Amino acid sequence: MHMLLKRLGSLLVGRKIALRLALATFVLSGTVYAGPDQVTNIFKPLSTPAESVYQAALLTLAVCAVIFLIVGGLLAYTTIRFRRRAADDGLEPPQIYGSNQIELAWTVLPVLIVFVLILVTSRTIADVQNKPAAPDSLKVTVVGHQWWWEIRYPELGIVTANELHVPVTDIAKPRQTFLRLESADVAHSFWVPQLAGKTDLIPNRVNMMWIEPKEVGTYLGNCAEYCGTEHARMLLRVIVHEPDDFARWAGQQAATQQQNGAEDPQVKAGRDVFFSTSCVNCHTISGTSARGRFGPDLTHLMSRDTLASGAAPNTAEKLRAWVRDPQTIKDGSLMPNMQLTEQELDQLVAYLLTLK
Ligand code: HEC
Ligand SMILES: [Cu+2]
Repeated sequence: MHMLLKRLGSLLVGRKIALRLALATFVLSGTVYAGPDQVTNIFKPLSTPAESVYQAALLTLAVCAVIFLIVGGLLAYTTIRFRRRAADDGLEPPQIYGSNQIELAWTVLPVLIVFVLILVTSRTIADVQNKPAAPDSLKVTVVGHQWWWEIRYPELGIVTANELHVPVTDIAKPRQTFLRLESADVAHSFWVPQLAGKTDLIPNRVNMMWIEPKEVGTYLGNCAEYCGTEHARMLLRVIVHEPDDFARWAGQQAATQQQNGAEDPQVKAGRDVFFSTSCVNCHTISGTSARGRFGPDLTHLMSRDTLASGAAPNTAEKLRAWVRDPQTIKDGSLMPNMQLTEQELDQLVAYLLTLK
């Protein structure tokens, strides 16, 4: 009796842990949240390709759940029904070999199920992949770098990094964004779960994907293909605007191919620091002699919410810490510590803050 109680007790504790785990998974999976701006979630698609993937996934999950219930149920039934009893004679039960009907059934049924899943999956893949780009769709080139995203709008003359701005779609007037994916070094993968499935960015190859976000807001994503030390800090934001807001954003970014702070005498000292160190070899500030392409374009640095691909919020304080020693924020980052003095740092940051 005592043993039984003890066993029952440990079983209950086990249940409690299982329950907590289940609850945590539920919360983490974001099921309780809705809309963008939240935890990334494949079960809350807000864009056409993500919806197709979601529906195919639901079907697969449902089929697997039914199989699991049947197999698990039969297993539980036989374990209990034929468990060892006190009156057992201890002899082997009768052994039965071969039944054409049963063997045929458990071969043909799974084949049929797999076949249905293959058909549904390939239709979904084809639907997403073969979609032609409408003439008015937005075209963006995304280049994966260790460990940040270069984002170019060739038709709008905009270059930015890590934060992709796109317009929201409209049922009356659908508007997609087509992404041309390239890599500057190793393989990366573009993944914003609420917008679309993963697509790899592969060196010497161009991959295409598209998104059609249906709600305004910020969607979170990340690199989904291990690409080196800082892969985990290669985050991605997609900011979806109302069409007017998008046009305004694009106008601002494109029109100000300006020399931000170029004339401002107050930041001359910082500008001199920037242009006399090798910052210019790795970074571009449009309209100036800084034309490096190894690091992110800094023309509109302060228009971004985050620094270094989501590694830190873009505040004056973090910006200073970043330039002082990038490794303190993103250990292993390919931007070196430039060994500037505290005074040079103050001046430089004052200049960088004018790049709006
Ligand atoms: C050897 C090339 C190199 C040099 C030199 C360099 N950087 Fe960088 N910089 C990078 C790379 C690469 C990144 C992206 C790091 C990441 O996100 O992992 C970066 C990121 C940045 C960022 C963050 C940009 C963003 O949008 O997140 C700022 C700001 C910056 N650098 C400023 C500077 C300044 C100022 C200097 C000169 C004092 C400088 N860099 C020198 C390569 C360089
Ligand atoms: Cu990666």
